[in-house]
Amino acid sequence: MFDFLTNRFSSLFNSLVGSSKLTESNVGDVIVKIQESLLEADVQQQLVSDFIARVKKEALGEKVLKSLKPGEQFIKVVYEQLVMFLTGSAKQLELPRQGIVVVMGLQGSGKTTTLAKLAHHTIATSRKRQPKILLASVDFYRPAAIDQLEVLASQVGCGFYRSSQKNVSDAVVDIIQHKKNGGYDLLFLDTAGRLQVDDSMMEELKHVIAKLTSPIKLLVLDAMTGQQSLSVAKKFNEAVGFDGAVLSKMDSDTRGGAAFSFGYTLNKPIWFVGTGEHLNELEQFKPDRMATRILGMGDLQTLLEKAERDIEQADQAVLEKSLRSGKFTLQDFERQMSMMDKLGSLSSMVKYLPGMGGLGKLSPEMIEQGEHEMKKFKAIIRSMTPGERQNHGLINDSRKTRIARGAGVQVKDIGLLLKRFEESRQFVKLLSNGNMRRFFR
Ligand SMILES: Nc1nc2c(ncn2[C@@H]2O[C@H](COP(=O)(O)OP(=O)(O)OP(=O)(O)O)[C@@H](O)[C@H]2O)c(=O)[nH]1
Ligand SMILES: [Mg+2]
Repeated sequence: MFDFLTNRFSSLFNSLVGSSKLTESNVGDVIVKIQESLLEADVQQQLVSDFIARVKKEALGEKVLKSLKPGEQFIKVVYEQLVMFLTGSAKQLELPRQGIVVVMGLQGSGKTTTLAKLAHHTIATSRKRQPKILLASVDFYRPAAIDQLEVLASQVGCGFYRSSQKNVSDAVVDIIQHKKNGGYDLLFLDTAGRLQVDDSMMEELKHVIAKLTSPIKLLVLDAMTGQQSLSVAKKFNEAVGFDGAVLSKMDSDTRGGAAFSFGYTLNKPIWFVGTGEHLNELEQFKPDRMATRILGMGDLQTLLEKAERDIEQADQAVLEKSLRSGKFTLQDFERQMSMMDKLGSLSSMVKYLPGMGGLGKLSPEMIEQGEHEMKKFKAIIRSMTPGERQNHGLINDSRKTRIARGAGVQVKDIGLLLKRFEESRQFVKLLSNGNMRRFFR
């Protein structure tokens, strides 16, 4: 999977080893090659441009960390952008232990195989009690389709039911009744595919879904169809919606472009990938692991940890300096919030604050609001110019409007940020007037 990208990428970075500086020209060369690799991997031109723009912005903007060589630093940037790209803004799905999973997709995409693999995976990963699983199908177009499912169910070792109803809607009702009567926890429901997306398939799916109580809708896409699978996904999304996708046949000589683009384009998670015909050939899709694999770097983890430590130390040092000197800027304020982020959520920190220990003085709503505010504040500060971050006096009303638009917030949020910042500054001033020691003692 992604072998094509992997081979290309790892040889690319080798060319950076030994560079003592990260310059426009040596990064530029590698960037051009990354661009070529992605295009060859069947990623759309527009996405390639977006990806490259992000990498450039980060790589050329960021200072080289002490602990990393410039080449390593560049790999770190590409890695982080890859993870963001592979994830999109999608939240990963949890495998349910009860309820209904309905599997949809084009003919031959791998629905039936995937459904059996999912049942197998659920059983194999159940630590305590195994859920009682039922496999059933409403695919009445291919006579052998339901026989295939029956064989698979016996291989998995789970329940199977063949409805005698011949109408799809009636069959669904009958299957749900059987699930109830048999005391099954989980139903994996197979549906019929068509050669291409058409209205009759979508209508049928709508009928099926209407009869199900909060099902997880899973779309199976054949990775071999490349970019085409993205347009199929878009059509399914418009017509019936779906919660996550499985990319099947990733073991084939597919070039991986669809998987690369999926999260960014659809904003939904790839849940699993199929890597063969057998029941156990299913892997959970993990964007960070996938990015590591694409980059072909075994020791990427160590490298990232090194960078992380470096960033933390540098941040701490800068913050301490500004605390001591009493010069506290919006930039420091942002740094302070990001460090809090790293320490964990506000809710987990509250118990360490003096006077707050376990007393629950902050309600969950207040904590949530605080976290929400911090997120907004960080987005606002990021939309400012470097000059404004150093000197908030530069922010006039027209800049406030522009910044608000850039950060996707309202102008009054900027007022609130400046108020909170002013409060923090007063506090910092107090500390720097020789009170710091007293305070910490
Ligand atoms: N190599 C490989 N083959 C797969 C994978 N998933 C499914 N297949 C094969 O693809 C073919 C079609 O799979 P099915 O599960 O029958 O596909 P389907 O979507 O249910 O097809 P219809 O019911 O006809 O619409 C079968 O030969 C499977 O063995 C995979 O991840 N890797
Ligand atoms: Mg099938």
